[in-house]
Amino acid sequence: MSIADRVLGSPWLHHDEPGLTRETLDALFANQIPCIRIKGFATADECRAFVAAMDAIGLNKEYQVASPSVRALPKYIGVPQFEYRKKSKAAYFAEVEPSFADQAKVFAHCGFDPIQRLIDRVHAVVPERPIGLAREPDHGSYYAGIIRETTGGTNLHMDFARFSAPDYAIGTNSAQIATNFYASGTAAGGETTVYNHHFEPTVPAGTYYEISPLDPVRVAASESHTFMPVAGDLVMFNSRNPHRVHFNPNDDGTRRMGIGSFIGRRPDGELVLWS
Ligand SMILES: O=C(O)CCC(=O)C(=O)O
Ligand SMILES: [Fe+2]
Repeated sequence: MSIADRVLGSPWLHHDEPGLTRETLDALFANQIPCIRIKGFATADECRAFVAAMDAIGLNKEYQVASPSVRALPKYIGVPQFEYRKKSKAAYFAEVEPSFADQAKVFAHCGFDPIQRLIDRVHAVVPERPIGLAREPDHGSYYAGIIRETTGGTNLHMDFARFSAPDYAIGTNSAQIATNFYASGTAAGGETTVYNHHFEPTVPAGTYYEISPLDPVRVAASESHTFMPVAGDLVMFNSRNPHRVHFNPNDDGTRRMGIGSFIGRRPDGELVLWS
């Protein structure tokens, strides 16, 4: 950590996990609350069907972010923009269409589309704000909705495109939240910890800043909130805050399965999805 990094923000107003309303969404983008929980986003039958569809279609890729806190690399279907941060824009956008084709197989198999449901739920509380897939001039739509198993945990990282994708359209978003629908959880572990620690890296604006992994020393004194990935729920948090998923310490065969997407807020208030 550089001493000169400027930490922004103030303590969260509370540690409740409110539902999704216009007020809680604004508070989350403004980092005034740690998370929003949409309870019962999907039924128990839909959760079972989603996990069965993940197994039937097969998670064909693996994140390349190893660290001591990661027991097994997360496996997924889809294309995370972050995994292309050191490659060309053309390489990323070439993967968007085939990845949506893989995703469509899972949604067809389980009979519902959690990303469309998420868009509908957000639209219902802020109907005046346009919402849709993020778009890049000359390249088209981004991909949204990584279908993944995260039983092995993640390292401490943050997700904020202004730092990790400064030369992309999403790099001009003013705020970013992560959304995760959990179709199954683990018997132990599996919780997510979010640290209230927005900061401005001391790099010139427009320079790439490594968002993963972050040194845990950075958040050692920060306020934190830990939430459980309850099957059927969708949880949102401000992903500019450093966060990590704890791995299941037991080999009990239970798995943490679901789908995640970011929602960015454009300077004009429009909401854009990508992963
Ligand atoms: O699965 C989770 O709870 C969080 C995963 C994550 O790092 C993210 O969605 O940005
Ligand atoms: Fe993340």
